[in-house]
Amino acid sequence: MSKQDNFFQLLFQKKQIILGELISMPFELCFRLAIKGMGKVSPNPLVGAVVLDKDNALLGYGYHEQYGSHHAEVHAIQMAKTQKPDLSECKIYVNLQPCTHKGKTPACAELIKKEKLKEVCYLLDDPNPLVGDNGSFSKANNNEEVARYQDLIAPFLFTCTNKNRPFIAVKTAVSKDGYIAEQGDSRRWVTNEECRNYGHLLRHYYDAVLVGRKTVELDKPNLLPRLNFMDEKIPWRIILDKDLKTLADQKTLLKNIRKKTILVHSSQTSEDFDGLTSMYVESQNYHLQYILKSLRKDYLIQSILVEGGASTHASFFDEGVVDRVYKFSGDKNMKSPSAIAWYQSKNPFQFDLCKELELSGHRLQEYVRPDLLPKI
Ligand code: AOF
Ligand code: ZN
Repeated sequence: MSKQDNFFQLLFQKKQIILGELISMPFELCFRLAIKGMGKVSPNPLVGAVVLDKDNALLGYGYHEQYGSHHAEVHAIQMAKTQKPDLSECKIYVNLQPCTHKGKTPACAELIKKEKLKEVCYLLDDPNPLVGDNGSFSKANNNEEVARYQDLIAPFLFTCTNKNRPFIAVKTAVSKDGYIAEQGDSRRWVTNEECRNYGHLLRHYYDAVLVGRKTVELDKPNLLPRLNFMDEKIPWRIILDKDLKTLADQKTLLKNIRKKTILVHSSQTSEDFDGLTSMYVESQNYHLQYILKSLRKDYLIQSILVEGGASTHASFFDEGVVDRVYKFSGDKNMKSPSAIAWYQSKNPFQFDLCKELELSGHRLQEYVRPDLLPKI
């Protein structure tokens, strides 16, 4: 099994059971297909589609594979037509209401009409206001329980819409007793390779990876996913650097994919950013709510993985803008007078544990904010 398949399986472990109870087989298949687009279609939702003939034999299937390219229905219909040119007796199942508008691609509703498919079943309404109602498509299930699974297809969209900021996930790697590193020794590995690989996979999943300026200085991270599947998609890299202290040699390190690195600062400098993207924020607006809102508005960033360090994490917790926490723990204690506790916020840690994984003797605990549904 490839690393990618393994990752999807991990992500699906819990969902599979829940979905199995709630939805029918064609939709289960749609979700399984849809999830293959993960990390590649954002800010679009994950969509899968299947075409069945009148005896429920599978004629075609497909998913939205790449932002800006064909929608799921197009792939499924194209494949079905190679088997059966006349689809007028066939049904199409999609996990999302087929679009009725022309965006980067033509409206799927038009294609469905043109091919005269007999029945169209979808599971969830599209939250995109451009997508109009098409009375002839049947919504498969009005069950409120199912609606909660909207986050499966657009994991960040609903948080974005409701909170007017990107979805924020904090990632941290701690010792068994919850410390990150000794002072001045931030590069010490506390978790094993499997945890670190998982962390790299997460970089594919989010639109952007964010760190504080100090982490850049101490760790000199390149902040790119190191596992080379999905290499079409490279996350934005965001550095919070209020006083613009990131040094020239560190900038060089971050420059290899230059246009996708944003330095957020409030320094009125005439400095040459040399290909890095400068995001100037007036001093009085330099707070997370404002910055996050701007990142969403100006760069269409829908989700951010905040990698540290501890004081950057603390500022996110202090402002109450954290939706999810990935806490990787090693198997050794670290407590010493100079160790830094990973959680430094003035607010109590109030998140629900929603997933726990064993990774070769080390551990991943995933938490979500209590009001986030579904807890997957
Ligand atoms: C579908 N099937 O597979 C997807 C849909 O710019 P476009 O043309 O790619 O349109 C993007 C919008 O289309 C997106 O915001 C969402 O509302 C819908 N996505 N719809 O029927 C698909 N990915
Ligand atoms: Zn469409």
